[in-house]
Amino acid sequence: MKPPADETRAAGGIRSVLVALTRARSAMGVRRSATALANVNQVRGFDCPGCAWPDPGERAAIEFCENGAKAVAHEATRARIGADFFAKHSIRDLLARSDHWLERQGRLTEPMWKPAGATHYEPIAWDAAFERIAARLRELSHPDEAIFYTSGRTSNEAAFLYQLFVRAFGTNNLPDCSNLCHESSGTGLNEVIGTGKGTVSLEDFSHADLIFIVGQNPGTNHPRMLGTLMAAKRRGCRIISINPLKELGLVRFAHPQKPLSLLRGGEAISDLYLQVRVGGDIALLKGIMREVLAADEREPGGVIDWDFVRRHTEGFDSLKELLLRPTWEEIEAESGISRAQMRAVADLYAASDRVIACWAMGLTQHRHGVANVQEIVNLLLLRGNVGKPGAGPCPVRGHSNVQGDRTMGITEKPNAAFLERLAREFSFAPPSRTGLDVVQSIEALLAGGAKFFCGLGGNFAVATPDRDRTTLALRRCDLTVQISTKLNRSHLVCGTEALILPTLGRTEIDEQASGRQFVSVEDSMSAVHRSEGVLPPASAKLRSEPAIVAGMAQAVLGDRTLIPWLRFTEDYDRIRDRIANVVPGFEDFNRRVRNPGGFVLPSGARSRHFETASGKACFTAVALPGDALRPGQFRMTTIRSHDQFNTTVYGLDDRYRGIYGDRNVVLLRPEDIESQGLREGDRVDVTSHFEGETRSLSRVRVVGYDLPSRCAAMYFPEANPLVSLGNHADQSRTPAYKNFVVTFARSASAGP
Ligand SMILES: Nc1nc2c(c(=O)[nH]1)N[C@H]1C(S)=C(S)[C@@H](COP(=O)(O)OP(=O)(O)OC[C@H]3O[C@@H](n4cnc5c(=O)[nH]c(N)nc54)[C@H](O)[C@@H]3O)O[C@H]1N2
Ligand SMILES: Nc1nc2c(c(=O)[nH]1)N[C@H]1C(S)=C(S)[C@@H](COP(=O)(O)OP(=O)(O)OC[C@H]3O[C@@H](n4cnc5c(=O)[nH]c(N)nc54)[C@H](O)[C@@H]3O)O[C@H]1N2
Ligand SMILES: [Mo]
Repeated sequence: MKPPADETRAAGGIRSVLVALTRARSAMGVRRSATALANVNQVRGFDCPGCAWPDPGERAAIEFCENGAKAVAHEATRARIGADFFAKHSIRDLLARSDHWLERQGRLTEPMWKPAGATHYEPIAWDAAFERIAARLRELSHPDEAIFYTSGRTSNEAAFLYQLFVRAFGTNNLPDCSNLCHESSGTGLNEVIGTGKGTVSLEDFSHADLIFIVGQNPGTNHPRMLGTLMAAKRRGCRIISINPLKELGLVRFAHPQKPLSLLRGGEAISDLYLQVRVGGDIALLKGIMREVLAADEREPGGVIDWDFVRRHTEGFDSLKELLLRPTWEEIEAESGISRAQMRAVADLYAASDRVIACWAMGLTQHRHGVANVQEIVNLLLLRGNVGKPGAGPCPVRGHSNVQGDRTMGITEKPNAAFLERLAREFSFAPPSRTGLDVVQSIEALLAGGAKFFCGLGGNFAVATPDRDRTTLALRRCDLTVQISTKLNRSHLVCGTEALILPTLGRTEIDEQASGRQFVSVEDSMSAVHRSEGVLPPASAKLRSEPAIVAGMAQAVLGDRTLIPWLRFTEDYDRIRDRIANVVPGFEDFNRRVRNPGGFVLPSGARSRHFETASGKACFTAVALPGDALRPGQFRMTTIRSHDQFNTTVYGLDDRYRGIYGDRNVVLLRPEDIESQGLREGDRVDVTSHFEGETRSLSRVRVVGYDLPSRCAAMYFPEANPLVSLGNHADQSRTPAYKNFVVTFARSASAGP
């Protein structure tokens, strides 16, 4: 299909408004879309189920973006699937459908059960479903044989109950989507500044002189961030983008609500755009820092904030030593950026008093993901850009409550202080053994060390690396349980027995014994606020996530603990009172969450109180990762299109990149296509190489794209079968989805 002429000129714009409204109307109808969209991100409405970008203090009448509207429309769709649907379609039939087709069938409406040996799911009553779970969990020889995954849309209230249930049951096996996402940020930041979270607030963006955007595509994945960037830009702030792909949203932006900017075809966003090689960020950041050091030597004391470095940091000397080790040729070759460009960045950096660095998956999903994050912090620390207004590290989170879930204790590595408070509040002894993260969970399932899987949201079978091995892992379970809003492949790649437990979504009214309930979420900048659905539930048989978790807990644990599970479901204030007693920063939770806009959690690093072993922020010194590609090999990264939310594919077009009607594509630089003896439109077999193992996908279409040499990109999740389970970040074990080695061969058979 040929793209309309204006599609790839600027991100945002009138077309994004039209797309949003059209999608919303066709999925929800006129009345439901009007109610739903008028309530997104409003003080008394619901939190957008899209990304975790914060809401401004002053809300506009419209506080959503094109992709937020799509997320709302897909949850609030009028399409439904229940017992009839599952009677008509066998699991094998459904497995043959595309992910896109599965998602389009509509909202799940009643609990479904697949007995051992059955070919179809059949309906089951809620209590009988909970009894099934209790029976299987009781049969395990140890609680560590069970795995409890969480995706990041879960509310604080549901997450808190879930981790409480899992720990009262006796395990810390609480892997979550953070393991696949910002784990490298959490691990990296914790080590060097004593908190796993960013230190900036939305207000800081109004004071920054320079903002780095590294490995992030906000035009697609955090569209409301573009408004913030544009406002900063208009008052003179500079913006530097570091990304192998020239993402449209980082190049030009047209504000959908500002007619003038639309007429002009958008405004430029980035002052400098560095097309770094895939995996070349450490080399690039080292080059920039080396130029910063050189500038300070030319003008002694004029560039580095020595007062800050001496008082608040440690490790400067070893940083410097490693910075000076590689040659400039090595730095340029590995980063793909010239020394002159690095110097231009260093000059801008040295001339800016307040600097924010934002990043997302382009930095975290690498073998050296933790080191990537720590190099960013090194750069910030050199000029004291942590713990002052308008400055700081800003990992931009993905799922709308992924940060809150961690705050509530969803982690396989709880700290001792948290467990102590939990023990005191609920009078039980939580397990202290470290649990399994996502990669370790898959390994344990494969090895037979775990036999039960429960997913609170998400699509584990598709989002994880190594499709074949993950499929095998889930099929080895005695029972898989999925708590979901919509059908996905994880319901079909299931254990001997399987349950689908359908739940209310964000947009829906949650009525319990004491009346209408609201839940709470934490955004990417540590602001906690309420979220209350406005639409009638998709089915009378749905239960809320807190009610499902409490129902499971009651069936599994009964009177083994003193925890009043069912009373929590009657009134979520009772859950929040307990959160207030357990989680620091949530004192007086029930009152403060009712303040318009909620409240912000405290952070030591914001005021330069670094909770590290030494009380200081730490420079870290790592060597260049090195980039030994053999002839014919390429570095592959995986990206999200403009028409998907993670594994939920809304449509086949990627408007901002000008790619239409097909997601089974590999993006390559035209010169590289030619040097491989290929032509645009050819079909190739893509093979990944890791520690002697290979994995392949066949018949992928070649698309010419502006990329650095010997770099390639494919879409997530289509490319996931290529990522090996063992290829993950050192320390954080985040899969290396953004950096693995591949080769190409023209596909043998003829075809479309
Ligand atoms: N509409 C929509 N919104 C979303 C999501 C969605 O799927 N759809 N997902 C949500 C979630 S869970 C998350 S985590 C976020 C993800 O948000 P992002 O991190 O922005 O998403 P990605 O598309 O995975 O990749 C980010 C960018 O990294 C770049 N990149 C790839 N490799 C490298 C590298 O080696 N170095 C550098 N510097 N850059 C690199 C890619 O070109 C891409 O622009 O978005 C959230 N918001
Ligand atoms: N190759 C590659 N792989 C990646 C990535 C990448 O960049 N490249 N990114 C990784 C990242 S950053 C992430 S976060 C993971 C995402 O991994 P997940 O969080 O596991 O996956 P999602 O696709 O977000 O989950 C979608 C499903 O969640 C369910 N759902 C939606 N809303 C709700 C709700 O309100 N409640 C409940 N209970 N269920 C709900 C629906 O059934 C839907 O099918 O994928 C990772 N995988
Ligand atoms: Mo994510």
